[in-house]
Amino acid sequence: MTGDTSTRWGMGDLAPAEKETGSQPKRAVLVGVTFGQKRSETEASLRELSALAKALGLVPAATLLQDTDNITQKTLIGSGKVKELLLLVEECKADLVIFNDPLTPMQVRHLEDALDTEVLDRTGIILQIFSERARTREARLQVASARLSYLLPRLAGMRKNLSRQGGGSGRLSNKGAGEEQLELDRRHIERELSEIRRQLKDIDKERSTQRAMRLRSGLPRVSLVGYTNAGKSTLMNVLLARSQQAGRQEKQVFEQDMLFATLDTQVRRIEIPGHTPFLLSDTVGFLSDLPHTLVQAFRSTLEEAKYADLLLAVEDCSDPSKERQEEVTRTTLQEIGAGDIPVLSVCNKADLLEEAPLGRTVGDRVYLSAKSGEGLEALLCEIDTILAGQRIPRRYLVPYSRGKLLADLSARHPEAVPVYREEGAELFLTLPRREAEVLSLEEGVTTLPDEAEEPAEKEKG
Ligand SMILES: Nc1nc2c(ncn2[C@@H]2O[C@H](COP(=O)(O)OP(=O)(O)OP(=O)(O)O)[C@@H](O)[C@H]2O)c(=O)[nH]1
Ligand SMILES: [Mg+2]
Repeated sequence: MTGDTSTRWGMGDLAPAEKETGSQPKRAVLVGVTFGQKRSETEASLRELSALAKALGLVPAATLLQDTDNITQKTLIGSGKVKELLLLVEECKADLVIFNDPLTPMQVRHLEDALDTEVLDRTGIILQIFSERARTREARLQVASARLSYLLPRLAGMRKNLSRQGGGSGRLSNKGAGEEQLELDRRHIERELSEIRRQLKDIDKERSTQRAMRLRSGLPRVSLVGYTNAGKSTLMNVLLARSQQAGRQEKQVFEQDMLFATLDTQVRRIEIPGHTPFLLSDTVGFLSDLPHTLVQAFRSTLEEAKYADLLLAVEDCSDPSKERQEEVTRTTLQEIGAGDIPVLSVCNKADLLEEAPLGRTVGDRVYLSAKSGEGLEALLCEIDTILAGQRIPRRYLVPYSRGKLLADLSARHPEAVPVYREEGAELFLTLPRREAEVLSLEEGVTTLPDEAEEPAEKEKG
């Protein structure tokens, strides 16, 4: 149902020719405009666009940068630059041109006419990467939703494009037919979108149920967040490997030197001797100027971080753009409502820096190498300290009618010996903040007045 909307609605299929036919990969010219930004910032953004193009198997053949604040309505860049671009396209034998800034359908049309080649923008490229990478049903639905939301406001431009390509006689009647078709297209897309959203809502319900179950496990939750390709999944795998040495068997996650290798959320239990056990989640990475439609569509995946007790903000400290990436991480966390959760900064890939304090904590930053595992001990100690500070000692009264809850609590906390009273069992528990909050809200459970000490020995049953 949601499969091939790209081709049907003219978003172009960028899958490199190489994959299907064994022919040469497509060559692309990249275009950036400063528009009030510092030149170095636009250059960094263009480097990222180049990585995005490579992620699709395209070959970035040349880059054109215009230093101006003026937007030309028709073609975004001025007519002189368009001519320069045409020469570059011919010189590089480019198959397509990718703009770093968003283009309107009208601008795409004018540029394609002038350059006689396919023209795309950054959003189009990112959507294409996401649709190639999406594996699970949820990720596929989220991508389909993002693509359709991206197309909806652009339909009118696309229709014009199609009728223009088809040649036009009898303008008036054509206009009527065109508008009718446009309305049909719009309704069709809206119907598909609402069906996709309904399915996503169901998946979200399942996710909430799983989340509630994880909460019941009583383990603190730690989430890996940060820029794409920073090494989040590699860090998860190395922690899993340590955990496995200690006898726990959990599946490794996918790690790869590519942007957006991870598009789903994976949660694993990390239990390393001598350290606090916790649940670790790995999720989709951040990127500057991530298209709004994509952020909306992936909201529930991104929001997973909102339920963590601690965020590990992973950054590639060997990347020259790391400050910009840190800023993107900070603002994205705020946008998804995770701005208040404690954050521990993880400076990863410290092995690539000559003088990095590998394995040490400087301020609130731990320097490590997820690849070699150096510095993991320092990270685990920091996590222990932060999580320990978040545990709340409290006394609870659990009524006998909640027998299952009582049995669960006793099984998970054998150290807490219940005191059996007339109204129920009294338990003294030191729990992670969130679990303490959830337990206080359980039906029938009462939090007893603050006596932050274990009950006297004689009171124990
Ligand atoms: N040199 C070095 N490379 C690393 C380190 N950690 C990860 N990498 C490499 O960085 C690349 C990206 O790693 P991932 O773990 O897939 O990155 P990610 O943050 O999960 O990326 P996305 O899922 O795409 O958001 C891989 O090629 C890793 O081998 C490290 O400490 N040092
Ligand atoms: Mg990953």
